[in-house]
Amino acid sequence: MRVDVVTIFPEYLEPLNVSLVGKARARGQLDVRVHDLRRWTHDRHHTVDDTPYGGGPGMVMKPEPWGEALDDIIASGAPAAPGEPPARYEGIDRRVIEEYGEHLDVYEVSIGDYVLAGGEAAVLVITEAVARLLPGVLGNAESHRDDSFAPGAMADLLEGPVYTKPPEWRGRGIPEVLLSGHHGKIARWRRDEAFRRTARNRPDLIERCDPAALDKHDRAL
Ligand code: 6GU
Repeated sequence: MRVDVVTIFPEYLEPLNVSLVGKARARGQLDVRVHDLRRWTHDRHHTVDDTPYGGGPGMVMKPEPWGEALDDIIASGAPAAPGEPPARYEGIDRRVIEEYGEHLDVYEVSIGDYVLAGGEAAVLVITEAVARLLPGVLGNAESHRDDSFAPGAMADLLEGPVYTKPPEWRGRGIPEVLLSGHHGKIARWRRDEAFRRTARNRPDLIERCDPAALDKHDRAL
């Protein structure tokens, strides 16, 4: 998978060299290319923004550097589905999205209902969330199975609590069922815990889930 990031803060993307994403890059499973937008400016001050037409606060990113950057990156063989996480400032001149939307699949992406100072942190989030799904990036293919939001028996539920050694810590034990060796009971317990945690922390997920996905046990909880 290839990811091209255009930014005026290339150093903000340094965390993509670390941990799971960094290892996937080192193994060649993930090709991340971070580009400094100012490379495609031609004035002495490397200007990337200007005041908005119609007035108002903030700055808008100028179309010309973005156009030159995207032309070069697309010509270099980037996948033809660039996303546009809302940029720093008030955004990018709308004509850039229109122009590339005519020939490519352009998606405007939001990672949640809050405003970040710029798109860089969103790029970190999106890249990590996607990269960990690439085959072989997580050591154990089974690791995804019980993830929050994963399809299957736990569809639309958050993951429940987890425990490891030691069996007692500061006077706190672990749920007896996890030591029972009874896989059916353990699966049932995990699903019930996932359901409880979801109902407590994300009741909206329970509201919007398919009633057929709930079982008799859930309804009793
Ligand atoms: Cl993709 N960018 C910015 N700047 N803020 C956000 C966002 C993206 N998603 C949620 N808030």
